[in-house]
Amino acid sequence: MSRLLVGALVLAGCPGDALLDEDVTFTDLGSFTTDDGGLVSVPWEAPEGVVSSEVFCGPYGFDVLATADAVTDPAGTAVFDDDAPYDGGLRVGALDDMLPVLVPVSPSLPASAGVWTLSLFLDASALPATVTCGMVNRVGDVAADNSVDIAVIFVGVDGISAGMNATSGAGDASVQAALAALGDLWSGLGVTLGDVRYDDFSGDVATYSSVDGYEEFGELLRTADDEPELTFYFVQDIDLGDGASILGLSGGPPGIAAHGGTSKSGVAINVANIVASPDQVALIMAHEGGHFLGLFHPTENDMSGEDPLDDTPVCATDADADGTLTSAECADAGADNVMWPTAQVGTATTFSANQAWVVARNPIAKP
Ligand SMILES: [Ca+2]
Ligand SMILES: [Ca+2]
Ligand SMILES: [Ca+2]
Ligand SMILES: [Ca+2]
Ligand SMILES: [Zn+2]
Repeated sequence: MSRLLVGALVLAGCPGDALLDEDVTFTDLGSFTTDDGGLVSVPWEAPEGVVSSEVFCGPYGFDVLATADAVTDPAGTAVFDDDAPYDGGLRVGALDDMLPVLVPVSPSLPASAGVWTLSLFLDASALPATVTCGMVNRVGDVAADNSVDIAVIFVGVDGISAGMNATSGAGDASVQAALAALGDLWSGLGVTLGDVRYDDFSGDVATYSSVDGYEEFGELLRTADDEPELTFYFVQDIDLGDGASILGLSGGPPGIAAHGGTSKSGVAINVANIVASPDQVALIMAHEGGHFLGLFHPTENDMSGEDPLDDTPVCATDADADGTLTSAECADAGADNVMWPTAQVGTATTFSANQAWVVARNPIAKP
């Protein structure tokens, strides 16, 4: 390491912090080894003036799930417990390979300075296990209106539209129609599209143009650059193993913001129908991008949970008692929200004020 670089890092705050921009830093927290029960305590420190803070641990492989046994805030208050994962103002998934915890995902639990603790639980067959953890902290100003920089990575989809690759993406009618419609939807979040960059996937196109299963999905996301941007991988198909195509999938949620190289560092979008239905692709980008930025479904469509936001409704009207909520059943209870689990073009068009509040604080949102 050069003297010049050491000097720059010291100016950034504390040695070991890498400066992404003037307000967003990544810190490597080192390695952590679980006990024989799969548990390890991971403290992470949010600085004075913190706007948002995200800690993440992994990789522990695609055959292992992890969650938080508990999360405590700097006052020592338990703000998440996996025994009651839909209580309170935090949400933590049970995720393969990498576990992110982002604060805030609700105005009811803002980020605060001091030492937070993630009690990480790894459901692994081989224990103890060792993971590496890191954190991203954002400080500085918060505004109601923000921009989010976008990367669009074309993964072998040049056959879908004659002009659809990184070279021609800026001129491709279907790509531009989708981005324009995404901008319209996200205007309801107070978000405008910032820089949009296009790149062709430099890896194994034959494998990743059709994303088969969570391992391929995670491996694809690991190629995301280490930038404060939202990376959308445009692919030809996504099939998680049941033979059904799905339209999009986000790392997380939430995604790991402003830190590339992890299996939660982006979003995959199925663009097979982008020429006929750019509005459908735009809705999926808005929804999956919303997950990446810290938004959850207002109500899960199997009624298993809800988001942590007071101003999005819970739908409890399973009219036909089949155990699944549809947009029609919840027409007045969340189906108009872009984060509705089965969001439909023309119906799911809105975001709530609290959703905008959360996104405005994400590490990659720029005031
Ligand atoms: Ca617990
Ligand atoms: Ca594949
Ligand atoms: Ca709600
Ligand atoms: Ca139903
Ligand atoms: Zn969703």
